[in-house]
Amino acid sequence: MKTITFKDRVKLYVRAGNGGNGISSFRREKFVPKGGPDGGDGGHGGSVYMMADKNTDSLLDLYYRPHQKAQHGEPGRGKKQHGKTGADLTIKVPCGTIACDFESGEWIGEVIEEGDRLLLAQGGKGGLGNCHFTSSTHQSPTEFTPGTEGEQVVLRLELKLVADVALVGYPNAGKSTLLSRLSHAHPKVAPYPFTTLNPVIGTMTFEDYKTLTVADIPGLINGAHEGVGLGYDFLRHIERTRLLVFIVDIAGVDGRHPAEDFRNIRKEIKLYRDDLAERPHIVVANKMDLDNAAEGLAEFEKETGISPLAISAEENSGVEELKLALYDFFHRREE
Ligand SMILES: Nc1nc2c(ncn2[C@@H]2O[C@H](COP(=O)(O)OP(=O)(O)OP(=O)(O)O)[C@@H](O)[C@H]2O)c(=O)[nH]1
Ligand SMILES: [Mg+2]
Repeated sequence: MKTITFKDRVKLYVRAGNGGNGISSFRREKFVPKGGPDGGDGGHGGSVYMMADKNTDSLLDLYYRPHQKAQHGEPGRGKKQHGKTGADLTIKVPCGTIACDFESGEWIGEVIEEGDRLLLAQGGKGGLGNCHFTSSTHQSPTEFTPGTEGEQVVLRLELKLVADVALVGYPNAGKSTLLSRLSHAHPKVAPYPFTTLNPVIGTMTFEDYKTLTVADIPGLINGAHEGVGLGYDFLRHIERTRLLVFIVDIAGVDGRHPAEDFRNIRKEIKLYRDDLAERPHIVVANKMDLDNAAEGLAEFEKETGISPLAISAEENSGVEELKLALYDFFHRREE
């Protein structure tokens, strides 16, 4: 059986708490045979929220627990006492989670930064006790109102990663190897395509303690924008990155042509979303340690007019230059 370790899209049934009913009651004391009305109000029902939490990296928990409820409010009590308010429920989700109505697809909202909170279902209102219904002509009211129902909604939550940099390229180009050089993340590396099945985020920390987050996205192939390979599902994870790093296997290990790889990947991205192709990018030529890499690089430069940053992720050469380029892009410009 395949173990699921990551989920970036889930169906969620959310139910807020009902408001408690108001009640009808009269004051009874030893020497006051007919006291006035003292029925208290019902407590409000709890609401359901989602909140961005940077320690949550997938929607997996919700996939296994798709029914989420907040507490009901309690009914009012005698002596004009309010019923207890139902506790709210706050669901932790990864930063970058979007909520939509499941049926209509209508956009409800999103939480991007740590601590952002979004109301998903409003709790019901507590009803009124009979003590509210007295008037000069109506001294012993027995009326009270029931609490209202909490909202119930069926939602689709979807995650779009929030990272500064995305590593983009064909399967096997060396994206995961590179991520493990740039950060402390340990994505799986293997000599076959589609090793990485889920996006992985690594954090780079520089000497001055400034940081950058880098996302390793599963490899793209031709037709990715139409859902070929793992493509489409993951293309949305690059929408929120500020810089794309294209990784090209410059030695053409899998028998493809590096310049063509680069053109195809850019084409897929453009077909997925036009403006993504305009996003700032750095081109990296990987596997420079291999025999035919120098030749591949010369050809690439001639064909595309681009001089990529030449590295070997495997041998960790050229990686420092790439780190510097990333630092410059994000931090030096801000100084
Ligand atoms: N010779 C050489 N091999 C490399 C280099 N970088 C990665 N590789 C090898 O290429 C293969 C694929 O590397 P990965 O890092 O898994 O590639 P990926 O782009 O993450 O692949 P997917 O997850 O399948 O998309 C592995 O066998 C790596 O050891 C490099 O600079 N030089
Ligand atoms: Mg990989």
